[in-house]
Amino acid sequence: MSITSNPSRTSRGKLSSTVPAEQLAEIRELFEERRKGFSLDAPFYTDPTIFGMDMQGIFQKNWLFAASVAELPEPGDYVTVEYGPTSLLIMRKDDGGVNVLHNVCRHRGARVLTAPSGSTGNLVCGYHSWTYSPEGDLIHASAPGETEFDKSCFGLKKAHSRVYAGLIFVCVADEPPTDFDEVAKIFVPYLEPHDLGRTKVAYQQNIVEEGNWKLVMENNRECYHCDGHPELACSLFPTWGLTEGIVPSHLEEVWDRNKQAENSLEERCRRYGLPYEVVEELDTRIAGIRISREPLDGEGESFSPDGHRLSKKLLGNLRDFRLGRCSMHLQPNSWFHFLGDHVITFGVFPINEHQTLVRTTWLVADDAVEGEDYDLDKLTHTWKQTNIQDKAFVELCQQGAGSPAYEPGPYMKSEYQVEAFINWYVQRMQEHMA
Ligand code: 3BY
Ligand code: FES
Repeated sequence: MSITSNPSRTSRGKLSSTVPAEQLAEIRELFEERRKGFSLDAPFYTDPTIFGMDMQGIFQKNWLFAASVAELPEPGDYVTVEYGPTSLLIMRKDDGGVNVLHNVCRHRGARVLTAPSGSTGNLVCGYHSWTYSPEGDLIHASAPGETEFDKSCFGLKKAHSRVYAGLIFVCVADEPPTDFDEVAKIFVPYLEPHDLGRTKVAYQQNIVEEGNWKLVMENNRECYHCDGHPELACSLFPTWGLTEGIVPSHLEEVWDRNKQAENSLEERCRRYGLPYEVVEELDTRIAGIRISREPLDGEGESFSPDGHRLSKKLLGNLRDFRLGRCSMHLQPNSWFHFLGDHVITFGVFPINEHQTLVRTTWLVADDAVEGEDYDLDKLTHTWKQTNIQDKAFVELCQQGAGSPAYEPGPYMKSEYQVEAFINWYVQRMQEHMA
């Protein structure tokens, strides 16, 4: 028997993920009967079948944030990214480009690389040493007495990638959504001046939250709970939930101070040619987006208790530390804060229906020296604390969703971005099931 690959077999993986008709009908009904403006029914957060469908309908169809170029500075550098059943290798190529390969050996399916990140020439599977080039071509698969076979049929499978403003996005769909390039046109002018190509990783934190990935995203999309983030609250003006004209008298001072800071940030952005306007298309786009520049309290430079810079080196060709935070939310799995002195990226990678990996990466100018230009503990303090607090909030909600007393509760006005995320999710899933 000759050894060739049979493309029709590649779809057999669907067998295990086919949902029985009766259960699918029940899940469809759950989507259709969803009460708008309310949190989702419990099974959306607890049911393994819905989790599997989320992976197919959201994570295997859309563009996802995976890493930044600073995580793989040299040719041969790679990071592995895992979500649901998918494991991807994101490799820096010799020509400086990025290659994304499925981390599944074409011999008997072993994970090829097992470290979360590293540097390699060829990729050697640890099981029987099948060896792939950095491009994913199978170049060595010999065994004593084995007849030669056409290795070109057994390269590692490729996924799509795009690099915009130094952020690497991946999509494993055969045909990725096309509107992502349009969305990139929105955010690139905001992010490019921070020049991620000239940054380095100061620190990366991986935390597993005992909660469904949607609870992690929902929690990020509102500041209604921000009193629970005392360290972050030092940097943000505590105006969350307030509406112009109905500000309680004890908050008038902070409201006015925020307005002044907004005006002077806008003026500085105009002077430096940096975009400032809020763009919010969270549920109208296939790759929903919100991007804005907002002032920070105190000196307005960084996420420190007094707002003073946390790294002495400005990013890119920026000329001012007082640029507040340029914050971006992208559906379905990321958010970012771009400051004058550092950048923080957040990637959300679902593990199963009740566990989610949140990967936070702090980037500073590539010539910034730890201990001289920045103190790592100070640089990471605010968001390490915020992440711990967010993890606790998410876990409390997961516990609640598993309780017989749980029923969907109403979103407040200040939670409109949570609602937009849920609307985006529901639309995508209904399209997937149609
Ligand atoms: O990262 C964010 O933008 C938000 C702000 C408040 C909650 N979450 C941490
Ligand atoms: Fe990879 Fe055998 S499974 S070489």
